[in-house]
Amino acid sequence: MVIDVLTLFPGMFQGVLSESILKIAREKGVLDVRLHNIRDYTEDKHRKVDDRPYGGGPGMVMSPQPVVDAVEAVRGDDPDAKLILLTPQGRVFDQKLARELAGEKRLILICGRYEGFDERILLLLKPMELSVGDYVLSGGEIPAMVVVDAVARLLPGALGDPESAAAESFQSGLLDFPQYTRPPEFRGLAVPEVLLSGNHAEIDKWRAQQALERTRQRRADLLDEPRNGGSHEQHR
Ligand code: 4GX
Repeated sequence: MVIDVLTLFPGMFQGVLSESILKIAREKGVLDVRLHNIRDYTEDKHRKVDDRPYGGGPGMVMSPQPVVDAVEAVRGDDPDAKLILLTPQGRVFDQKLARELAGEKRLILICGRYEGFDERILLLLKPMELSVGDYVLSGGEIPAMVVVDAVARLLPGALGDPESAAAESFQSGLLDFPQYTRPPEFRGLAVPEVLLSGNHAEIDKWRAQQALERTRQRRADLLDEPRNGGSHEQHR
């Protein structure tokens, strides 16, 4: 998958792209992230990319020319590129949307700064608007990294073990069950007996119960969702 990122701060992405799973996915050629500086597309003689809001008020607004020209230059005539703008006004990102986006050939992520974009950017480009949650960040870069990370790990070949993505929390629609590793006792706390039993049917049953009970207690909202077709029936 190709992901183009349009930003005023391409340097913010270097760290996350050069470590761990994103690094490996890029090395394998499963993921190709291309960073573009919106400032490189401004026609302003002082390289400005923002201006004061019409009607007054605090802060600055991103000017339409640099953003629209950047998108058009990057997209070229590729009809398959899915345009996404990171904004608190957007559809809230979740695992279902991550799976949808993982099915695309190419994403173009547009990161805003300041108080937001000139509305004509939205009217002309008609991007999908996506929010990573109901809180205010100082720019769209960290949300874009969230999208890149969640999508990349779903691409075939990105993870060492293809089962790890499928087995995980939210893929099932439930929170994770508790995990333990060695030693069998640490600071007086023992690993639950069933996990040491070697009885895999009992282990699966225990894990399913734990996941369901945790979800009931901490995120009951996830249980009312019809989600991905799966049910939360316990296997007997
Ligand atoms: N999930 N922000 C974007 C500037 C902005 C405002 C409006 C375009 C339109 C956020 C979030 C988020 C803060 C990123 C404002 N750009 N983005 N930025 N939460 O808080 O996605």
